[in-house]
Amino acid sequence: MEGKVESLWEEVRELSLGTTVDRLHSPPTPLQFLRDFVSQNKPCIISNAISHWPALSLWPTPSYLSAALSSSTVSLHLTPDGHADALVPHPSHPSLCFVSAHVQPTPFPQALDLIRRPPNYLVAYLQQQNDCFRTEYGELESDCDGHIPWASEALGCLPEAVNLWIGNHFSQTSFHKDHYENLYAVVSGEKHFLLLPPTDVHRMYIKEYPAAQYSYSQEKGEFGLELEEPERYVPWSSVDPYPATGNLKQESLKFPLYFNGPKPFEVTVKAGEVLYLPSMWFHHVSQTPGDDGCTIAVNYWYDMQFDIKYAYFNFLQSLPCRSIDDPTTPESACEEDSGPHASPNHLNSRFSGDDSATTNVHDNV
Ligand SMILES: O=C(O)CCC(=O)C(=O)O
Repeated sequence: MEGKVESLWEEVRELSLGTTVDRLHSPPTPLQFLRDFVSQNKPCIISNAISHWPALSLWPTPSYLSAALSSSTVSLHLTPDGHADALVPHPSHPSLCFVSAHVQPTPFPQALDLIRRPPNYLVAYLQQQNDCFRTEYGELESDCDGHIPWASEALGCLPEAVNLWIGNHFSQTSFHKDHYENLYAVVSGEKHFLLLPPTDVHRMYIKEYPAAQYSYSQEKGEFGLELEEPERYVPWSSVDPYPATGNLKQESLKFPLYFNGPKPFEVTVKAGEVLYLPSMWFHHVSQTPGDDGCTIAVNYWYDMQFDIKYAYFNFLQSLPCRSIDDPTTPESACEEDSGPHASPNHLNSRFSGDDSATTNVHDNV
């Protein structure tokens, strides 16, 4: 299997993906978008697609946002270090655990302040993913489009969820994939994506980790970390692409398929640009704030087609693979995400599309 899976990584790059992400200088027609990108499951960056949005000039002024949302309470995600939906050591558990942020309902102006002027004891990120733009930020609705017209026409539907993301340079989103076609529009600052196609699933070393939750006590100014009760396991990528200085050698020994394989596609999406992030692509996201002290983005999740590509992907993921470079790699590092603890929902979607979806369920690797 090993030599063959490596040929697959090379072949998709030679036949389709190339080595860099395509850039379009104007929005594609629906036909072009469908033919050249969606049906090929191939990302692209599009400039000049949202130039008409008032948000581009209005949102980078914090006083505008604070005034527009002066009476809104929003779901603010708090962590000690900017890593939510990520793997962290647990004091009383032998393995790493998959931790979700403490979600604090917060008046928007206060939330924005915490993001723009981060204190040294917490990192705040507005990143609720349950269609939050339409549910929590209704006052901003007329500042941008409710959908991306050429994408809606190509995909034959309107977005299932529209989310707003406001963060600072401490917040990172760890490697995962989503079962959505994603149109990700940056309004202020820059977002940095590392991308790997679904063919490279074995390079992600997906394993199951016990789910845990941060809790933040305002009185003590401290975070606690609790394993979920009842116990729940989340399949998640073990790879941190940016390990702390000094740990790179150790990490590349643990995850040789990631660190020694083809370089991930690296893209920076600037204010005014839109990334098409195809369904099932693995992505790691970090950010650089604009002059306003934060990075602001809106993304549109459209339903994907559960078609033959999805079936191929599931089959590929089910094949066990042991790293040839490191024969000591545990077999489980390459197992599919359908073990005894996997979610019964085969779609593993983080947005359920109904009103009961009040939390981020990022268990979709
Ligand atoms: O912007 C981020 O931090 C993460 C975005 C993401 O994972 C997504 O849009 O699917």
